[in-house]
Amino acid sequence: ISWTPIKEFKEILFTQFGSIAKISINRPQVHNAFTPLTVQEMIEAMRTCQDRTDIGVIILTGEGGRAFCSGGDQSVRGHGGYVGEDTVPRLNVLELQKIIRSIPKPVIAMVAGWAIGGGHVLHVVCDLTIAADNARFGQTGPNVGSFDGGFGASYLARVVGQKKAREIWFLCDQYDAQEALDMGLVNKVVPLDKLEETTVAWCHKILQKSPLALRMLKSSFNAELDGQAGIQELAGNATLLYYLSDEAKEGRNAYMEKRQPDFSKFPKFP
Ligand code: 1HA
Repeated sequence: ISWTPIKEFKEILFTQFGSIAKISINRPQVHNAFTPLTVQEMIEAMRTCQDRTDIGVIILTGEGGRAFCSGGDQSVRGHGGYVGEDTVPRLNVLELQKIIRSIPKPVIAMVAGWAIGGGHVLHVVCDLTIAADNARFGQTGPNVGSFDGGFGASYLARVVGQKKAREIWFLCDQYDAQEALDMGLVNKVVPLDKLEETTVAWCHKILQKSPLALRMLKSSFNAELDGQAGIQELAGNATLLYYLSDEAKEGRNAYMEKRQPDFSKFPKFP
């Protein structure tokens, strides 16, 4: 598989293969721990994936084969948060989580090695997770003085159930790929040397499906859990579909032509 660069960044690699985009954290020396810059770059790459009509599915991963992501880089954690080059404590990883959930294209976490702490939450919020047999999962917050009570708690509980989610956070144990599969935390486990090939095969299956159907499904899955914000997302997609119809266009045309709209020809569906 030959990945073509989309844009050069400092702490991530951003590439594509056909309609598949790959966003890969490139800090293997610290198990792909993220800094404010890493997160800012991932957000920019996600936004590009959202805007590009040729991209249909996004892989989120980490370089090196030994880690997906080990969470926030503890060496830049200062007073009040993770400090960026601008000296402002602002990590923005919660914003990244929201984008992964709301971007109207499937996001697949491709996990080799560690998915730990805030790195674990990143895979949890992805639509699907494919794990290599060397993958290890867990939260560390209560060990290192942190916690993610947002999606990291509530969505994790939706995925693995309340008892298991509380165990994961209260004990900070690590779970291997098979245990993760057994608790429904990942979709599939494959040998490390088959990880990318399998993930790309899943992407190709997804790319054969109706993009609008996938978009509606993703926002529908979110809507049940995300309250008014989830309904807003689903409703935004309903508006998109409505705008594509002649009925909605009649309203706009009538306004632009300074006449009364004639909706009489449109069926009142049962
Ligand atoms: O909780 C949040 C948030 C909550 C709310 C809102 C936003 C949040 C954002 C982030 C987070 C968090 O991510 S908190 C959790 C932060 N992460 C961790 O606690 C994991 C720390 N790392 C480890 O426990 C271990 O490295 C490991 C279990 C993943 C792997 O252990 P291993 O194989 O023994 O490797 P190790 O030698 O520890 O790591 C290799 C190198 O990577 C080490 O550096 P070296 O001694 O070679 O110089 C290690 O220090 C570095 N490293 C690993 N993870 C991190 C790290 N350096 C900085 N930050 C890390 N997270």
